[in-house]
Amino acid sequence: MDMSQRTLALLKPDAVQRGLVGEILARYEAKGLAIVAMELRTIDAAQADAHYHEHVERDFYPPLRDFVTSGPLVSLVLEGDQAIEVVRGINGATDGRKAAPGTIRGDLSLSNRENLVHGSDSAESAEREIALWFPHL
Ligand code: IDP
Ligand code: MG
Repeated sequence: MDMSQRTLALLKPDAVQRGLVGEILARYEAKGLAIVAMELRTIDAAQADAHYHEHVERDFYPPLRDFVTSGPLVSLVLEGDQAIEVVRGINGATDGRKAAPGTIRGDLSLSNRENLVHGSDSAESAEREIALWFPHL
């Protein structure tokens, strides 16, 4: 059985603005994940709403939308054995203040919102998000 899996990752606008794109990509690459697609773009509110459709009614969503549309971000598809869970592990817990040292958020973020990265949380999310961000794949 082929265990290779694809997941959608975002290096959010704080990662680009802080100059951490290389540092973060290096961690994914060093782990052995392959970059299948990658793009730098500034998204509009409609793309933010589509990506975060499960969160659009939450109290934290309006400032999250402002943040993710505030400047360029990097979207990418990563591939490897159990890539969905592996990327979530490398990213760390949502709140950068509580994320474990050794993770991207634990080492580099002090914020619950500006936490540098996104990773799909399930096979269903990965399929939906890859189709949303990279419809040609
Ligand atoms: P995840 O990115 O670890 O999967 P989610 O719960 O799916 O976390 O939330 C999506 C994004 O919304 C987070 O990465 C973070 O940027 C933001 N967020 C989540 N919870 C809060 C909060 O309580 N306050 C502010 N922003 C939040
Ligand atoms: Mg999530």
